[in-house]
Amino acid sequence: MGSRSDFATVSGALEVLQQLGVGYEVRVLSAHRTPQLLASYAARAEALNFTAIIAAAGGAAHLPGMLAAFTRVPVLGVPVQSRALSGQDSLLSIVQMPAGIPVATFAIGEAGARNAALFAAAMLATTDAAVRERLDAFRAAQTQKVLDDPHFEGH
Ligand code: RP5
Repeated sequence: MGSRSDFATVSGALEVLQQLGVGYEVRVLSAHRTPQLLASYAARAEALNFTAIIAAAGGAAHLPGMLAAFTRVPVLGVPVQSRALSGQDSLLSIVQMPAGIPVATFAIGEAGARNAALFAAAMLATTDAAVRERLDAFRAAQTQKVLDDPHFEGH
């Protein structure tokens, strides 16, 4: 994440990763405030052969694009809901990457963070049967919750 202040958004992603038994590490890195650290972290992610980097940032959100520029590891960008523009600034600055260096961009805020984690798990699930099973179980539980709702039309 670009700042410790992004943690409330990022914590939803961590919950999902824990639930699915997906290993992760968490860092605060800023494209603006710690540019060298960002570059060395991208190199580390590449050397450790990470499956994905979930990069959450707000405002002029350069973090995902800069990470993607420094590594081939797929970057999943999460726009943090900013105070000034409610995250529209974050969304547009992450999603509008010029052709050549892609960033997969998710919804603004907690839904985006949770979905980025689910997306990373789905990437892992292509080669990891245990993650695949847990992801299937997560989806089945989510479906069952809707079906068990007494207000569900099927009842
Ligand atoms: C971005 O600036 C961060 O991702 C954060 O969303 C935003 C504000 O950061 P703070 O001023 O709260 O540290 O780099």
